[in-house]
Amino acid sequence: MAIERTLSIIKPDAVAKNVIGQIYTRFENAGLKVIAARMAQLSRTEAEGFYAVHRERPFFKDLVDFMISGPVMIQALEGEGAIAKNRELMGATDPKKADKGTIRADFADSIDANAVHGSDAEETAKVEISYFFPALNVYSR
Ligand code: IDP
Repeated sequence: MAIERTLSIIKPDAVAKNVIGQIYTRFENAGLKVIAARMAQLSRTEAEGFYAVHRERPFFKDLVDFMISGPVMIQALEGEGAIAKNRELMGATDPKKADKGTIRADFADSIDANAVHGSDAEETAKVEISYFFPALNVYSR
């Protein structure tokens, strides 16, 4: 399988629960390397830009309000099949439907406050990584 990069965000609910380290451990145990990371308080404009594909969805305002409700931890992950692997670790969007042992099953409270974001395809991963990290701040190894 190819080495890929994906963008992950630990959302405000999981940051507030103080489980950044527990989530990073899951990435590491799955063979995903953190190659860039920063904590940020997103502005409304940044969050709206990031989720622009969802602009017409009924939950867009709630999603943006939630994403700016507290600090988030943003990271680029690298590894074999990183995009699918991260989605597997995350579990289904609705934590009630997420498989046992996934990040969302263990740490998320609702479909709004669902602990993590992960890119869903190669093209979106590229766009999302460059949205938050200029190329020079990525440390591949
Ligand atoms: P994903 O995060 O699992 O990729 P997407 O469909 O890309 O899910 O949706 C982005 C985010 O929007 C979700 O993580 C979730 O927080 C929120 N969201 C998606 N669908 C709903 C919904 O039906 N109600 C409320 N929030 C939703």
